Amino acid sequence: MNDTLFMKILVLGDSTAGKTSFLKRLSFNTFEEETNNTVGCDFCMKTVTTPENKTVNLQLWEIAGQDKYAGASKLYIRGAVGIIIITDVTKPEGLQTALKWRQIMMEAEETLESREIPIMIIQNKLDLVKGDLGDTQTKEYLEEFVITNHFTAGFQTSAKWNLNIEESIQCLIKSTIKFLKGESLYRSSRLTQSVSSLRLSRMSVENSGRKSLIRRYGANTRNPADACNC
Ligand SMILES: Nc1nc2c(ncn2[C@@H]2O[C@H](COP(=O)(O)OP(=O)(O)O)[C@@H](O)[C@H]2O)c(=O)[nH]1
Ligand SMILES: [Mg+2]
Repeated sequence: MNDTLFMKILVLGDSTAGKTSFLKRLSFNTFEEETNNTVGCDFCMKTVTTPENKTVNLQLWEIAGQDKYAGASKLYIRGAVGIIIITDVTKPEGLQTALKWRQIMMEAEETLESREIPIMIIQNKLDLVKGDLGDTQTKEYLEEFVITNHFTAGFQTSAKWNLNIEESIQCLIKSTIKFLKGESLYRSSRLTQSVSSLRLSRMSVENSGRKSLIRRYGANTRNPADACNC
């Protein structure tokens, strides 16, 4: 039987981290080098089918990243069942912004329930990471950061190269389904080998850039996608 679920998801993060690009890639499979600043908030819908054949209607709300809109983001948390925080992997302080955005959500008095909702970190613009990886740019660092700071999952993505966009959403959906069932979301220990290597090997490689990313992160090695605890 094909159940249909409805999920309201907030997409947060500093300006230019790639929130709009992430959503456009997810919803329309497009990417633009030049984007307009999001004013206030933006909204899109996406229907996703899970491997278990559940249909999920996602309602994705992007909250503009400028500080002046941070207060407004608290208004949108009502009814949300998942949060994606998008950070820029090229910025050393990128992951710290995830803590800031989570804190903003936690401070929303009327939304204490949000403490338990799945919060996933995205480190976007992976295509721009060239040469030696900085300390905060490795998948191991992200995984450690996710565990230490009790996020639900972490993914390194490229909206430009369509890398890990669908995978991250599928992970969030799984976490959200667990959340809605009242199951625990957090890991107490490191994950063992997971299925993301299969996901990677199934990906159709569209250009040499993506090929080199897959070579770099390896079809047989763990990817930050493994931070998904589903
Ligand atoms: N190279 C690269 N650029 C990206 C990526 N995602 C977004 N951008 C660029 O970063 C800029 C800001 O993106 P945008 O989606 O508007 O960021 P937002 O402010 O968080 O919504 C734009 O010029 C995008 O083309 C990515 O994965 N790779
Ligand atoms: Mg935007």
